[in-house]
Amino acid sequence: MIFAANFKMHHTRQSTTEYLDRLEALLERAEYPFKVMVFPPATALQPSREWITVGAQNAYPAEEGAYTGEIGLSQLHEFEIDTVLIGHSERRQILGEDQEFIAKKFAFYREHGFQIIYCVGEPLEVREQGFEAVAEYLWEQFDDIDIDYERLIVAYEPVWAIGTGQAAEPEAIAATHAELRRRIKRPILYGGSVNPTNIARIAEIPDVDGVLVGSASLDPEKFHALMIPV
Ligand code: G2H
Repeated sequence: MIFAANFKMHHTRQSTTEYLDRLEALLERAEYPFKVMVFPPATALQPSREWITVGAQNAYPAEEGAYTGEIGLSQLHEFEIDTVLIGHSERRQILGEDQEFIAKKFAFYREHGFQIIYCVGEPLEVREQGFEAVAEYLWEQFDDIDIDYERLIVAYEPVWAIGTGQAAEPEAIAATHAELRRRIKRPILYGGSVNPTNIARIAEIPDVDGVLVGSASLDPEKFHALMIPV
């Protein structure tokens, strides 16, 4: 199982360091056979720890240049970061990133050998149109994405389940992951309101290889507690 924590725009540099110290101590003691990843804000990026991969929530597809407000390959290299999250629905919807730009990011970081967590997910109006519409929508989000890339991890995050406290039903997750599994050979994570109450049921779904967790990951004890029932 992969447990990935997406801090979004939470935590500072100092609190991220304290978080990693604490989580590292918890993992060290327990020696869980999990892959653990943490995505702090850009200002808190720092090298990975022995059991915790630190990754970037976003990066521009260039080494450096005139891209106000962005960070790129040089900035990630400074902290020995080689893991990046691409295609999160908040960036697609709030920041207006379209598939062409997202595919450009993917291609750039793929070319540089990064581990990529690539997010897809459908909004509620698509889910309401039925499963076929969902499948079509999700596969469109793989346009120009190399799904055979060996360092790819896919995260399925239904938009209507993100930050709502209401995760998708296990049956819906199972059906969607099975659909993705037809063509995706790499790990597939589920994301969207994963919490201590639903983790056990989500983790036992076939084709769920891990979880991408937002709000329930912000406290190291709480994030670590998600790993216990699995
Ligand atoms: C979905 C998830 C983390 P949350 O975006 O990527 O956030 O667990 O708060 O729904």
